[in-house]
Amino acid sequence: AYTSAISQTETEIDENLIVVGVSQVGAESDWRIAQTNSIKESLTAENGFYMIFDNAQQKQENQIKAIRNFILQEVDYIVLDPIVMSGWDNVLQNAKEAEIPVILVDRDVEVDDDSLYVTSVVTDMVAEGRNAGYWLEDYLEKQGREDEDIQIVMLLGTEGASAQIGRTKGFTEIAGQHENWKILEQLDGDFTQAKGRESMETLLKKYDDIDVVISENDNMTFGAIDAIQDAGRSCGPGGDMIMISFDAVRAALEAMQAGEINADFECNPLQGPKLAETIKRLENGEEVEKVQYIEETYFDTTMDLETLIRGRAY
Ligand code: GZL
Ligand code: ZN
Repeated sequence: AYTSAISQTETEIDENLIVVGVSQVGAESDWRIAQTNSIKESLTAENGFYMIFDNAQQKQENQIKAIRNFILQEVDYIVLDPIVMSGWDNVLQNAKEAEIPVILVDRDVEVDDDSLYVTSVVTDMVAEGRNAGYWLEDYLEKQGREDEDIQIVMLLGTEGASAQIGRTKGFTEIAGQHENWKILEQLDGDFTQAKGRESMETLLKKYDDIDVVISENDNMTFGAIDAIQDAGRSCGPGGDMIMISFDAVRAALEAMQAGEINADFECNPLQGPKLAETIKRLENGEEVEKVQYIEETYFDTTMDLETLIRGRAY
């Protein structure tokens, strides 16, 4: 029986369900909502699971509290989407001592002892950043602007998140190969629309010649587009600034169709099925790879967006 820490009600559950405590970052973006839905649709009773879900509202201390609660409740598995990479050693050590396997999903941790988690179902964030750099190289070439001075600003995701660190690392690596590309400034937008708008307003006030905006998720991009248009400027194909975004949620593909975004790099949020399959494999005593990559792709205005949007699951 499970005593819910919140309602203190005893929940009698079928003993042969696999009990999984899920510590989720928050509900900060469309991408996050899609990932949460995918996890909830996969870890269901009919699939053999009893899921306890915690939304940490983008606070690491809430995730640590949730993990301690899962340990007290003696769950069978802990699934963690870690908001930032550092600060997990102690609580994951507690889980290890309690012999509860920890599975990372989406984002990554930096721990001294990587036996503190069994496997990670993640995307290659550095590759996403590099791909954005390669796309920009290609686009500028097509525009005959490969030798022009290109001034770039970046809206960064949550400081210290593997998604922020990876995308920034990947893009700046490519940017560093072009002495005519200049990154004017990188501001934190915390993956949210409000912060993204605020940071873009600051950048627009500071710089009158911004050629490229690299925004590390679509919700910050939506905020940035508002700020750009409020300042009487434009972004996207034919606009003053090239807008490159990440996540490629439906609303962003619609903005792309409206001519406000040039390219969008996605890491697939539909990670629930892979998570459920991984837990079942572990339950059957199978060896599971330490890192399991979820596929990623990108979209730009050369594609048939009408069809892509219609077929979009999120
Ligand atoms: C990326 C994921 C990021 C998304 C944002 O895998 O961690 O977190 O890009 C979300 O939308 O906030
Ligand atoms: Zn310029």
